[in-house]
Amino acid sequence: MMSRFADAAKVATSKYPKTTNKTIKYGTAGFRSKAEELDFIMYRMGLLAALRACDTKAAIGVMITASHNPVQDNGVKLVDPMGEMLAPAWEVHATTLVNASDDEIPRALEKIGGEARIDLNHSPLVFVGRDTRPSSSQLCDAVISGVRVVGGDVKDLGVITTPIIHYVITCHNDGGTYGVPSEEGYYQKICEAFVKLRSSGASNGNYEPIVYYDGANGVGALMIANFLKHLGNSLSVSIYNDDGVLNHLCGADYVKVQQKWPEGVPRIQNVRCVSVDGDADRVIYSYIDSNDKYHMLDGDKIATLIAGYIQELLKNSGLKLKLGLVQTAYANGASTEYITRKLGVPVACAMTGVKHLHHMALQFDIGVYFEANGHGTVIFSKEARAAIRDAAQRNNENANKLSQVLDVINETVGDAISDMLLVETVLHARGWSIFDWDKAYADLPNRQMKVTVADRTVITTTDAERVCVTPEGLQNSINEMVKAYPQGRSFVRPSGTEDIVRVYAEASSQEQADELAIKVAGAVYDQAGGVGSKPQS
Ligand code: G16
Repeated sequence: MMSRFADAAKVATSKYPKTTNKTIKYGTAGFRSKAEELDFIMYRMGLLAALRACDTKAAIGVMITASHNPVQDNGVKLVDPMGEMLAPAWEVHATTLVNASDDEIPRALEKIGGEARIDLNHSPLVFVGRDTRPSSSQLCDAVISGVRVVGGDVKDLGVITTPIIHYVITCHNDGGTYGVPSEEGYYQKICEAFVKLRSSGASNGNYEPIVYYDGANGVGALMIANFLKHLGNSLSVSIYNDDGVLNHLCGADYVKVQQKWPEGVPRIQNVRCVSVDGDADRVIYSYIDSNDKYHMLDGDKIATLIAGYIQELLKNSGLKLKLGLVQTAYANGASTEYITRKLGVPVACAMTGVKHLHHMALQFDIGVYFEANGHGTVIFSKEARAAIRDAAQRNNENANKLSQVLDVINETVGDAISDMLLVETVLHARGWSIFDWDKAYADLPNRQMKVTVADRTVITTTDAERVCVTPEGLQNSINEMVKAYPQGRSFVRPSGTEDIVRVYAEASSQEQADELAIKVAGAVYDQAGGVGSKPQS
């Protein structure tokens, strides 16, 4: 492979030249930017994926997507052998490679190869997948060029959701233990378990098997149509937002941040609406009540529903497994209170980014992790999985249910569609309507804002992003502002996927949460180099 490093520089210069001198960093979910700025980054990520495949002697995944970002953006994230996000040391390598000049590429590759002590004689295999953005196909070609120039093989999965590529990579690398390594294998595994759990009948108590599905005009809309072929009549899903502008006035991020019903979905009272994001790894539920009031059930509500159900199955089965939940600073204070006090399940707080939550969830036998934005899943330790399967074989009814629930879950990463089927499973088992689910606890009113600053890296944080370290004095200002609001809480952090600073505030009324968010956003603008107009509303 080493002999090909010089070719890598030649192809870079002729076809994918570096177009910026700005320092670029592998962020919360890889590299993201305007699509027209990404060709050279994609090409280099193809090179890096091939190296990582040699390093791990396993297939590596590359997903081309900017997920919740607007359609003109795009991005790339690498998937490690067992479906994990790219290892932190390799995020550093990714940053090094992307910031090298075209001529420096061979030296950068050699350095990475040397540091990681890679066997460069291994034949690398890289799976690539992409979302529906108009720019994704061309950017995918750049990734493929990168893999091939250093002698790697490519398996192109085409237009696919992020969770499917994580699943396929895992199954490919574990020899099919987790499932059949194909898109079809994924549908079959999840749907079979879901349909089995429904064998007692589709309607139950207040539960109605009907959902409206907001596909964010993205790949999630295409994939749900494939799912439906396997679901029979177990769930009636009406698909909306399958052919418009990606993430525009719809989808999980819009619904969560704007706290609004998605455009394009009929506004019918008491129907569950399921919104997914641009690559279908996040999910948010919402509904309009009989008084025409809008309600949103986010990742916190999903996490508490799932954790409560798993806890009940564990208790009834007699299995002694440690269940825990992982959230981020964005978790609504009321959800954390409910989980710890009412459910008695331990809660840990991680930094934003599923990689951080996933890592922390590994400390439990069964770790439920969810970001408030609807990104999350459940992971089981090897021992927990074996104990559950074993008890199920011995006709323990609750362990048997848990064993089937396990197959509805995509443990490899947060998965909007698998999470939706899991939520539907729990609601069905409990005989709950969305209203029954929602009333478990009331969210504290909250508000999120974005502030544009000249350089967002001037904001640094600690304590799982709950405390701002720099610019000096900003945290004191926030503390002073928060003091004035009952149940007030606020924090700020630089986004890892957009060129902005995020502000979160919650308080005992919506007016107060709005007011607090605006004040804190103003302080960020003043003390961290705001640009453009100062946030007012
Ligand atoms: C990505 C990450 C999520 C994160 C989100 C926002 O989601 O995978 O873990 O919560 O970005 O991150 P930030 O606040 O740093 O911009 P997605 O769905 O966009 O891939």
